[in-house]
Amino acid sequence: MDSVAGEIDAVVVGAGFAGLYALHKLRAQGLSVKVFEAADDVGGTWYWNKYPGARCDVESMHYSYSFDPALEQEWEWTEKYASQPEILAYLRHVADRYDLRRDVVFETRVTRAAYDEAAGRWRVSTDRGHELSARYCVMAVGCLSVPKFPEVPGLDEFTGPWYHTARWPEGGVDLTGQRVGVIGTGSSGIQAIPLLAEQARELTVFQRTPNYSLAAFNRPLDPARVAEIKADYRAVRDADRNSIFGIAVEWPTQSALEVSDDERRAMYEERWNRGHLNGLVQSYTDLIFNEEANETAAEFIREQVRSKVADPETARKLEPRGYPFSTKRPCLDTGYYETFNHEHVHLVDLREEDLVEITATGVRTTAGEYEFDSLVLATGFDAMTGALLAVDITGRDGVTLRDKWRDGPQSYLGIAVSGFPNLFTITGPGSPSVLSNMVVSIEQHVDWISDLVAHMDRHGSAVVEATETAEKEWTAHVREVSEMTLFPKADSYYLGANVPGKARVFMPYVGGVAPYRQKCDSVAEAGYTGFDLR
Ligand code: NA7
Repeated sequence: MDSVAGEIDAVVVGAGFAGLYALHKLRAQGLSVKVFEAADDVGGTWYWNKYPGARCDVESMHYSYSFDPALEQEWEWTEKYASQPEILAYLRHVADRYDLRRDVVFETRVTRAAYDEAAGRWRVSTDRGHELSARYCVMAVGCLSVPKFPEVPGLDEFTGPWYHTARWPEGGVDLTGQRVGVIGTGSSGIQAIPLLAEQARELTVFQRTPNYSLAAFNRPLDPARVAEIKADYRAVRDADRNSIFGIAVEWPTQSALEVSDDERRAMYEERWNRGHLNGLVQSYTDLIFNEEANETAAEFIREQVRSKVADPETARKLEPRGYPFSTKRPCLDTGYYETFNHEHVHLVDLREEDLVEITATGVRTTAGEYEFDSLVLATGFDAMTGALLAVDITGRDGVTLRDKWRDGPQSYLGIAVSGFPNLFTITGPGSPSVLSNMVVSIEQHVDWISDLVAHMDRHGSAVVEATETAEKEWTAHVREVSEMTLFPKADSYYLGANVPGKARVFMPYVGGVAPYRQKCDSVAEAGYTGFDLR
């Protein structure tokens, strides 16, 4: 076992974007820090999601750390949207550049964290027998890191190999000449399917909910554009921080319903051609508030689907319907819809036949059995709370986080939980999190936490805890803001609706990255209102 000191200042759980920056920042502040990471390398999301086509759908020049001007000037992204290997290489570079690895314990899972009130410290245990005592516990476990499997029985019976997109084997998989079944058409499925189709002899896609997918228009980065951004990177970063989703787009000024059809179409075409996730949804002020307005954008996207898919029946099945645009996470794709024009690619619409079970040789639906050599599960994650609750966390008075969150997460600012002193959740439920550019949100949380720690040191406080009142008010505010939008109308992972039995609570803060940051700043400026410092 690695030698890890028994008493340290902070344990950080996870070595992805959040954990690496937390380590760097807190260590620079003079804290002794240990990071525990289940994988054998850094990277988090970008370590695990190695499936073909895995790519970030926030532009690379914006999906990167801003904390060191030298790093952002020197690192060269090659594409508009960075691929998984490139982002992983970046995070490895960051780990080496700031000498982070010496404080990361790999291949080790934190299993338990219990608050010892008398000592004012967290007792942290791992699956490799480490027992540590830390003043702070920083959960940097990621929002989409616990894979979710299809709820139907039989996966163990399947005699061929199967792969979850989030656990894709290192070195890849050769599916050449095989009959392959894919379950799931979220971002992972939509990115993987065009590439799986290049290998498979027959590819069958099981779609439960058709997604709104926009064309990515990915391309090599134009050096002139890169130079332009780098010349003014501070302004670019500031604009991202002061935006709604953490990626700056012009603020809309008009309702979709107050312009002519021609004007609206021209707007949607222009936004479509940018190949941005939030460009289209931010075309008008009311797309996420008003169903009629939203429907104009939804119908525009359906038209794009129809124009790409030759067979009208397949196009009909692929057209996203039944929930407003953007209320489930939309996707960016490269050739997804066109893939269904290949004769060897088939679509099974699970709204017309139900998935019954996985069998020894394939997948059975209410319409019959489909035989496969391999299965790909692109079935997503137990989002936002899954990885936090996978650790047995016990706060004051023996209360566990699992019990406290049984009816849904409660949190102050998505950072702190009442009853769990000195525990921080980076991009936790109640913060913009998965509704934002994650790197922008991660940096904001880590900076804010590190300022709080510095404040505590200056004022001789050993313990910080969110008050119950502040937590209640914030949790209610998160819900109320979501109810002002169309978001609760879709069965999304934002609502926990993709995991049977999970409390149906809208988890991310939909009020926007900029207002959220202002709120956090004003809390800090007022001496950390809503927190007990003792
Ligand atoms: P997602 O977006 O949660 O997508 C999972 C997909 O799997 C989605 O189409 C689900 O359908 C489908 N699914 C899940 N369970 C089943 C069962 N039992 N039967 C049929 N289909 C099922 O996860 P991704 O990995 O694609 O993307 C996650 C994030 O990564 C994404 O949002 C980006 O931030 C990047 P459903 O829609 O629930 O009907």
